[in-house]
This record gives sequence, C-alpha cells and structure tokens, in this order.
Amino acid sequence: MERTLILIKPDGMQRGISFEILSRFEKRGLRLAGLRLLQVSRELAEDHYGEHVGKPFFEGLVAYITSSPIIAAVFEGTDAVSAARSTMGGTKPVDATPGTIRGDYGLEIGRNVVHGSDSPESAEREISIFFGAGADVISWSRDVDSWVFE
Ligand code: DAT
Ligand code: MG
Repeated sequence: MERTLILIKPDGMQRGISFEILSRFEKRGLRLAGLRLLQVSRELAEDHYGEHVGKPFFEGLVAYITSSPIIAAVFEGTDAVSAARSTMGGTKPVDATPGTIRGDYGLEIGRNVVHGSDSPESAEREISIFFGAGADVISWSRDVDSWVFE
C-alpha cells in the first residue's frame, strides 16, 4: 500500500497541536506505520529539502525546520500521498482552503505547520531519510481496514 512521509514542523510542535494534526490523517483513514520525535540537523535538512538548495528562501527554511524538535510520521493507505496533500492544503496557508490543516492552522508560508511528500517517489526517498537508520516502519492491519479500504 502507498506510503507518505508527514512532518509536524517546529511551529506545530511549539504550538502544542502536533497530535491534533496527526489525528486528522488518522481520521481520514490513513494507517500510521512509523513515528519518531527528532531534532533535525542542518545536514538532514539539506538532504530532505535538496530540491530547494539555492532558492532565496532556502536558508530560512533550514533555520525553521531545525529550530525545534519535530515529529516524523509515515502513513499508508490508498493514494496516501495525494490524500495527505489534500488534507494538508496548499503551501501558502493564507490561501489554503479552510478545512485543510494549513487553512485552519496557518497564515504564513514559512510557518505552514506540516510537510507531506509530493509524489510516491519523493515519499520513498524521504522515508529512507527519516526512517532509514534502524527506525521502524511497520506494515500492519487494523480490524477496521475493510471498512476503510475497498
Ligand atoms: P510544500 O511544503 O507544499 O510541498 P514546497 O515543497 O514547494 O511546498 O516547499 C517546501 C517548503 O518551502 C514550503 O512548505 C514552504 C517553503 N517555501 C516554498 N516556497 C516558498 C517561497 N516562495 N517563499 C518562502 N518559503 C517557501
Ligand atoms: Mg514539498
């Protein structure tokens, strides 16, 4: 089943809404497959955000993601990547649809609360960055799965 990487960014942690946000993905039907609390190093930030190296906002992005511990989570389910992206809402919270995480909890692009992989290929790469070094990702089944997945 498809997997995606979700991060609760430092503002989500500092504001005490981390599990509220995780519960939105869980309630959507996605199944939690991995969970870590970690402090992101500059090296890890550069790896994760490699596609943005050299852009004007890159240094601010690194400063932000390394400014506090974060939660990294893996969720799996039908079309997990696009399901999580639609639950998150658009990159710029002020324009994000109300009802989405960013539309409900954010205002500024540099404080947009949550990360989600943008394709299955990115998800695979990002999951190996955050869960590759001995951290568990578990495939399991829930009794409710037949009521969520056709
Ligand atoms: P997303 O997080 O929606 O996948 P992205 O991958 O394009 O968006 O960018 C990663 C993060 O970088 C994004 O969450 C916020 C920041 N960012 C992107 N574009 C930006 C911009 N034009 N100015 C400031 N920050 C930006
Ligand atoms: Mg992205």
